[in-house]
Amino acid sequence: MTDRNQQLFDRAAQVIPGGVNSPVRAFRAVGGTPRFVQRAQGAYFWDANGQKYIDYIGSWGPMILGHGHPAVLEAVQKAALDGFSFGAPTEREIELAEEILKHVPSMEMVRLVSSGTEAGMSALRLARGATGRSKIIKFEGCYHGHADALLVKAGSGLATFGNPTSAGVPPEVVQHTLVLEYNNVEQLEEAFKLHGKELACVMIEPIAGNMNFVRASVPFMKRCRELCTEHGALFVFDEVMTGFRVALGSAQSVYAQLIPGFQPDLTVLGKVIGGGMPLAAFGGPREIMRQLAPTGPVYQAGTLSGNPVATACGLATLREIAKPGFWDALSSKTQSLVDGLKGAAAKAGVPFAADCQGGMFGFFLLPELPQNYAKVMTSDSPKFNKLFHGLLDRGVYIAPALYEAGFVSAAHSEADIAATVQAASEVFATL
Ligand code: KE4
Repeated sequence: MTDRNQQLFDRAAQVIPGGVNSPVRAFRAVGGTPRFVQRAQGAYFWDANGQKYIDYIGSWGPMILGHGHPAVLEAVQKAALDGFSFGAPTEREIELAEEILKHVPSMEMVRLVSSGTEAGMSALRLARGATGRSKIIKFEGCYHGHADALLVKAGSGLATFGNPTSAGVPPEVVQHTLVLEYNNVEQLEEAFKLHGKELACVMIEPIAGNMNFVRASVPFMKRCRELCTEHGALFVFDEVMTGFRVALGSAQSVYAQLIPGFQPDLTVLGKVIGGGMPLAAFGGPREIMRQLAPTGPVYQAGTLSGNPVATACGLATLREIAKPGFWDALSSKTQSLVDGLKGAAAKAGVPFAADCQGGMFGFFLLPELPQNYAKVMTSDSPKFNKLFHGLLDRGVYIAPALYEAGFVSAAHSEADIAATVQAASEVFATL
């Protein structure tokens, strides 16, 4: 049978670099042919051959309700009839802003933008503008979008600043970016001792979904907060992935239960708040956010910022996930998936560690959960690739890279979870 996925991939590669508009989609890490999605509905999508998959990527997080939720679809269709884009303010941007602020009390104001990268880049500029400082700390294994200053890998040794992870990023652009080891308190202490008063911010993924699933330890998170406060640096939570995905109050509400009174200074959001349409945001206290143009000196702008169709999609999504019982149902479904996979791996004698929070999960073919990037990368990637393809052949679609998280939606049924665990147990037996 002609493989329409391969035909499309070959054709795409003629006109789009790598045949994809975002690198991870090309299956380079796992090999094989990317599945070209024809349509999606609920917890499933169908590829160009008409093959059905249980979808655990959900557009890398946004599709928390599943694909094509009726209330969201209706909101988008209605909004589209009223106009696609105006470049002028609308009431719905206020409604979406108010809905976001209602659930994230650390934010008093929010600016809507069109991608997580744009939100992270803008939050970084705001932190530097608000503090008048240039240096920043990020952590190895955390991804904050592809703004130049954030495409940095750990320099050799602590005191040196990061080196670009990408061609085209001049060294001088990343000379102020210090990359530390995630969950390493002593490195953090040392960095603040050396540079504390020059630091504009510390930027972190509170649960690092770009290392698959690594939680910031409570002592580490506490110390980040204390040192930022002590030295006048802003603590920036990149919740593009975890925001409204791990809890209604995002990851910061999870840490606030573990660390009394905990709050970041700025928060970056994306994915779920757009419900699958291009929409992201960043926000924080009024006195910081007011530094943004047009009320302050930090410039930031966007043609499609607060787009009327995207805000309709995001607002309808947030209203659904705020309904009573949503999070108990989603969390227990995600937990039963993780417990089922652990049981299947144990039965097959495969080293397997997994964790989850709300609708986000991750697993490692390792005996225990890794605490940092170096440990994550000790995973057996050939074995992961075999697992990936074994699941794919059985109609289960997980992230095509061992350092990416997985996502469960409200549309995933217990039967989907059971079918996934059954597929995994068959594949574990072959590893
Ligand atoms: P976008 O520019 O892709 O909307 O957001 C960038 C971003 C920022 N911060 C975090 C924590 C993120 O996870 C992301 C984007 N996540 C990736 C998945 N690891 C998106 C998928 C892709 O790059 O194709």
